[in-house]
Amino acid sequence: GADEQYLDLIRRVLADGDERRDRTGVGTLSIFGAMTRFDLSDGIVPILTTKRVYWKTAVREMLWFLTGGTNIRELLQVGVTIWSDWPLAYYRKQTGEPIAQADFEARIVADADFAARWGELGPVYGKQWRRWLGADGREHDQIATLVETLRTNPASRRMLFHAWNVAELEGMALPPCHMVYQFHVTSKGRLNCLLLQRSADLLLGAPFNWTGAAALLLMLAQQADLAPGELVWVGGDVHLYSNHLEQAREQLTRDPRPAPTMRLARRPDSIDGYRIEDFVVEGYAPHAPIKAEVAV
Ligand code: DHF
Ligand code: TMP
Repeated sequence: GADEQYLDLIRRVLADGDERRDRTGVGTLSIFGAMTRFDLSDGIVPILTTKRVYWKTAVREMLWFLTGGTNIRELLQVGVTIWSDWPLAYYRKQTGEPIAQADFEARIVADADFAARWGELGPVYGKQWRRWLGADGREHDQIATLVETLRTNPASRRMLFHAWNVAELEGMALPPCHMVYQFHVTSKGRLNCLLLQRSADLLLGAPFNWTGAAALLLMLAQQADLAPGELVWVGGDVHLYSNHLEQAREQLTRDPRPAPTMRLARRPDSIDGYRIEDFVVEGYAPHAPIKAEVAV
């Protein structure tokens, strides 16, 4: 199951991780190159049980990517605060104002002009997925193209979308971590997905990324009249931040519980029609949450 593979990864990083300074200054233990595989064909999804994962937050983030949005306002309007730290750090640096996170978030929600000025993450995932700007000025909707190809040419080896737009990296608050999603349809009509994540915060980021990718796979399979298959996750720099080690060791002491399932309650007309209410998770009885600070 997902927990076993996750705990194995934690053990590997703790045992073999290279101790290194990183961009954030926090420091990490890091390994390079890892793979996990999750079989989604029976409805089971990789939502960890050895700590509570806020799966609705992860799914809301995925739905936000699909809207093409790049402003944290749309996330805050549905109560998702996981992307606030980066615009907040920028605001504090630019203005010198030591505003509290909650006040900053409230202002983003209340004031559209303020949000346009300070809530923008730049041309991150949503922009690249839905409106990748070509040199000729044409916009490319990689998601629409993918759905179309899944329906009409499922044997294709070119079904993928990519967020690493080299020319636009500079404008991004954070360059893409979950970088490329590649798809594959088996002869029996199962949809497989391979996610290449160049950089993975094993404690905070990876559990969200697995959950989001599983939700995406379910939506795409439904839209293309396919059955869910396998989610293959490949991590490049897989790390534990030095202030997450205690939490990681705590999680290792916990026994995995039965894996939850996720299904879609409704079939929207298009990939753009999904709402959070459409995702039904059953059998999720996780261990307690594990708190940790995110490195900005
Ligand atoms: N930077 C770093 N250093 N690590 C990340 O995982 C990360 N993830 C980003 C952006 N930048 C990042 C976007 N995704 C959390 C989870 C995912 C995420 C950002 C933050 C997080 O803090 N999760 C906590 C709280 C969840 C909640 O508040 O709902 C958790 O306990 O899972
Ligand atoms: P980096 O750009 O220097 O690699 O820093 C990005 C950090 O954020 C790194 O710790 C990986 C983490 N991260 C995830 O693990 N998942 C995500 O979805 C995002 C956006 C970031």
